[in-house]
Amino acid sequence: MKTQVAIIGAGPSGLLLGQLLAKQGIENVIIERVSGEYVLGRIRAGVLEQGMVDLLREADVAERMDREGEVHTGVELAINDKRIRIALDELTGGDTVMVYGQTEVTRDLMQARQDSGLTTYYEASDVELHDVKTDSPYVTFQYQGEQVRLDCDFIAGCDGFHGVSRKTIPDTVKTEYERVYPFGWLGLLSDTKPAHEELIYCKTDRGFALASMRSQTRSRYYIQVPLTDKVEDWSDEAFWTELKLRLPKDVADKMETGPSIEKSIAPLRSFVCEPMQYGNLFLVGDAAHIVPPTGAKGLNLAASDVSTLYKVLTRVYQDNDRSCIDQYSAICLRRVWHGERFSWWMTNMMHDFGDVAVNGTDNETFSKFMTSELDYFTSTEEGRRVIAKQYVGLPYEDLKD
Ligand code: RFL
Ligand code: PHB
Repeated sequence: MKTQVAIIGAGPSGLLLGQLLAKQGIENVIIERVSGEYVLGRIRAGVLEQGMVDLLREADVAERMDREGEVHTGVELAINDKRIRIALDELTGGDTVMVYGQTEVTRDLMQARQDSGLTTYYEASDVELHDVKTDSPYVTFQYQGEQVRLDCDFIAGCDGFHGVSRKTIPDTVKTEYERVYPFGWLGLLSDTKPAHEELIYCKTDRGFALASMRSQTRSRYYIQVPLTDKVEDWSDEAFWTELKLRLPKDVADKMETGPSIEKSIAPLRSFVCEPMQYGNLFLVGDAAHIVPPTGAKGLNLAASDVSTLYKVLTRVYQDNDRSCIDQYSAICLRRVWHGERFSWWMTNMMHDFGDVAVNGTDNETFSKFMTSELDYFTSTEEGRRVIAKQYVGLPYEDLKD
């Protein structure tokens, strides 16, 4: 079997790239390890930057998002009971974010792929990448008991943090940068009215909490928990009790609670692999980088990688110009590091690091620095603008001529 671009992974990166390439007449095949239902069962991102919204429109998959998604013109930070609104639109000259879940983005992309009759192999195992440094790379995998070989021009590694693509790049060629945080986020999804009409990121003496949402009738909440906690340790009741202690009192007093639809713990990590391209293999999204979710950047960085790779491959096929391939990694990494820095900074300012020393500073001193940092950036307009500009997302960079 032969195609132009083999895409590993049918998460949002792989599906969006496939859709955009197909629109330009570039053939692609997606190979995914798990089933479509399993992919849709993962509850993840909720906030889309304007750049990603525009890209979904360009890919012709934005109809439902434009109908059902909610444009947010502001977001709140709370320090115990003190609430500070970051007026995203006013501080950035009109930019906003869209609240529309990753599950829904993925569902729309899956539907579009199915409608266009493009090939996706779900539940493929033993995926291996071969000869990625040559002009004839190929992918092998097991599908329904048969060994399949897919020859291609390029491979897009969209297979997330635990995928095979990054591992294909030899250790002598790549450098990995990593920071693992000493806590996780316990998330709960419920069919209840959101506690507030905008997101509230809460720094409290009991640890971090986030009040988010998926719609007017579906809420998503997170609380910071020790890495040693297990989901089974947290009954719904225990979750709601702890959450209420961390939300500003006026919000907690009138919030609606109900049974959970989903509950899971996500570890927090900052991670970048450099470079993001090796021969004819490109890493995209979580395969190349991870951010802690405090900045709402993970999915959005994946979308900006997709945008860059789409432009590169379009130029390769339409203008027969391969020279732009070398631009991919540098263009992506510049924006990735900005997103990494913002997510790391927000995480440091908003969480309680317990008694773990940070950057060689004992926790009490670190905590004082971060409290002052948060106070400075929330109590001045220039500070709030710095947060707003990064929260709505930095501009996408174009290829050079
Ligand atoms: P994914 O979504 O992990 O998809 C990768 C796909 O590859 C498949 N795969 C393989 N396929 C074939 N062969 C193999 N060997 C394979 N190994 C893996 C997997 O099954 C999977 O289907 O990566 P992708 O597409 O790059 O998308 C990235 C996003 O999922 C991620 O960055 C965001 O969810 C991060 N994130 C958030 N991002 C935001 O922009 N805004 C947010 O508000 C936000 N909130 C979050 C988040 C992530 C969270 N968790 C659980 C990590 C909140 C949470 C709690
Ligand atoms: C979410 O709704 O899942 C969400 C929103 C904002 C974040 C992280 C997660 O920063």
